[in-house]
Amino acid sequence: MAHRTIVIGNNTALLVVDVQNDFLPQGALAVPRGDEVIPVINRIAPLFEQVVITQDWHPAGHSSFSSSHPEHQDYQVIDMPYGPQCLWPDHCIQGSVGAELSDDLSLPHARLILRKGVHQSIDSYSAFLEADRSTSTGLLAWLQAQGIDQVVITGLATDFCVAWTAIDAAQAGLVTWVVEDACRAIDIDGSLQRAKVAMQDAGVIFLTSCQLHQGC
Ligand code: VGL
Ligand code: ZN
Repeated sequence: MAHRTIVIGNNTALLVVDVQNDFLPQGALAVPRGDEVIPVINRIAPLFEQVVITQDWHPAGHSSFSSSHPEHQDYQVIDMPYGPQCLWPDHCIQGSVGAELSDDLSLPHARLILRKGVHQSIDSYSAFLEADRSTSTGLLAWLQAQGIDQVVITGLATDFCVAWTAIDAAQAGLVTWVVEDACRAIDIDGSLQRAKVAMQDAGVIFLTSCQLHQGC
């Protein structure tokens, strides 16, 4: 794949998506090798003046949990009023240890921690728009108020929250990059391949962390 060059200025924010205990090894919804993103994110974060962290933040009994649908199982897809919804093990419950950001993240200069998935009956993979595709999290307005028109996305999971966040960012007109080695996927039933194609179709640009540092 041809690689494009990025210029990181004040117009650029690093987005760190859902690097929370429940998505790390031993977590309730562990992303395979999810912990490997942490040193990469810590290494590139000082290159950015603007850092935004997102946190999946569900009320207990959330409608995306299979435990809320006793007739269904983890990873089954069911129809919700807003469309298909994959069912997950209970994860990232507000105030729980599993919902906490990893202690190993080192992002002292991050200004905004955005919590999403907070509505009982609407999931939100995207940090911009909830799964009903109309409820806004307010992130776009916040970025625009800071003069940010370019985002660099990292975190978990590539095929869910990273992908939906990246696609919405690109569709909102932000120049959108995904740092491949700063993300890991859940990858169920071809979800990673589908997400990559959807990101590409939306105009998301992929790069590696070494392209962010000069001269690799
Ligand atoms: C996520 C599944 C359910 C994610 C969040 O952060 O990718 N995936 N909730
Ligand atoms: Zn979730």
